[in-house]
This record gives sequence, structure tokens and C-alpha cells, in this order.
Amino acid sequence: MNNIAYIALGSNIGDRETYLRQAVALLHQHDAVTVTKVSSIYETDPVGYEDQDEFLNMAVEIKTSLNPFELLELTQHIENELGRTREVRWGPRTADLDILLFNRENIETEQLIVPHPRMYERLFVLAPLAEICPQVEKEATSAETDQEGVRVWKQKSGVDEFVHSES
Ligand code: A4P
Ligand code: MG
Repeated sequence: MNNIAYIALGSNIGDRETYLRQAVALLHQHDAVTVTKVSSIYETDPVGYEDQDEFLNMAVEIKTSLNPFELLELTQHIENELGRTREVRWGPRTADLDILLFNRENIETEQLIVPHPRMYERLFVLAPLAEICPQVEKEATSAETDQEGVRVWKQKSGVDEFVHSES
């Protein structure tokens, strides 16, 4: 498991916390993935398409032997497992998993762009990511991001609390 990747998770439908926990557990259950760090959970005002409920957002660090495209396949599979349908771009979702960083690779294909193209302008991504990714910490605090609309909802606890929960 030589690769280190960071994934952003978001949910704004139904039992949002359970969706996040199930998504983390499903990642960890994969033989080629170990979840190594989890951030706090944040409650955040919707960005982009604003006529929808507040999100819970968090970020995780994983170690994996998957390549970036295999990881994208896995994250999309997990979104589908958790009942995601795609009606409105940027619209409501049970579980959204975006690949933020994959080692220090730059990938630009139709399917996959890494680093995630919108991450540096989004505090709902940067705030949780900065907790677990030293590389991003400075940029997050100096970025010209709107500090409003993002609040800690549940403090960071530890990976065990997530991966041992039922899924
Ligand atoms: N894709 C390209 N790069 C990536 C990547 N690094 N990670 C492609 C994941 N997917 C990537 O995504 C559309 C396509 O992006 C995929 O088919 C994949 O091949 P999607 O998940 O199907 O659609 P989406 O999530 O609606 O679009 P997108 O562009 O990912 O939306 P965003 O930018 O993630 O925005 N407000 C708050 N407060 N919190 C949120 O979590 N999320 C969004 C979604 C909007 N507003 C929000 C939040
Ligand atoms: Mg997405």
C-alpha cells in the first residue's frame, strides 16, 4: 500500500452522519485500502447550488495499492451503494466522495482531475483536510476563503471509531 490519498466526503440528505460513517467503513473494508486518518465532521452551508440543505463534510487519509482510476471506481461504487442518484449538478446527495490528492500526482483526464480542481476555493474541503494533511495546513489558513458557513459539528475522534462502526 504505497500510495497516500486524501478523500473529501459530503452528505446532505437523510441521516448524514450515518452515510459518512458507512462510506468510511466501506473504504476501509476494501482489501487494498486502509483508512489512516479521519478529520472532524463539519456542518457547512451549501455552495454552488444553494437551495438545498446543509452538508456534513469531512476528509480522510488512506493508504492504498490501487491506482487513481481504480480508486475513482471504488469511490463511485461506494456512492452508488449508499443510494446516490445524480439529478442536479452540485445538488443534494446522500454521499459524495471526491479524490482530493493522490501522492503528489497531477492527473488531467476527462474522468479524473487531481488535485481536485475546486478544492482550494472551498473551505468545506480545506478545513477538514488541513486537520489531517500537513501539506495543506498553511495554504488553508492563508487562502482567501470565506470563513463563514463552516462549523465543527463533531470533533475529530480517531479512525477506530469509524471503522469499527457497523456498516
Ligand atoms: N471527477 C473528476 N475529477 C474527480 C475527482 N478528483 N474526484 C469526475 C472525483 N470525481 C472526479 O462527479 C462528476 C464527475 O467528476 C465524475 O464522473 C468523475 O469522473 P459527480 O460526483 O458525479 O458529480 P458532482 O459531485 O455533482 O459534481 P462535482 O463536480 O464533483 O461536484 P462538487 O464540485 O464536488 O460539488 N456544498 C457544501 N457545503 N458541501 C459539499 O460537499 N458539494 C458540492 C458538490 C456542491 N456544494 C457543496 C458540496
Ligand atoms: Mg463529486
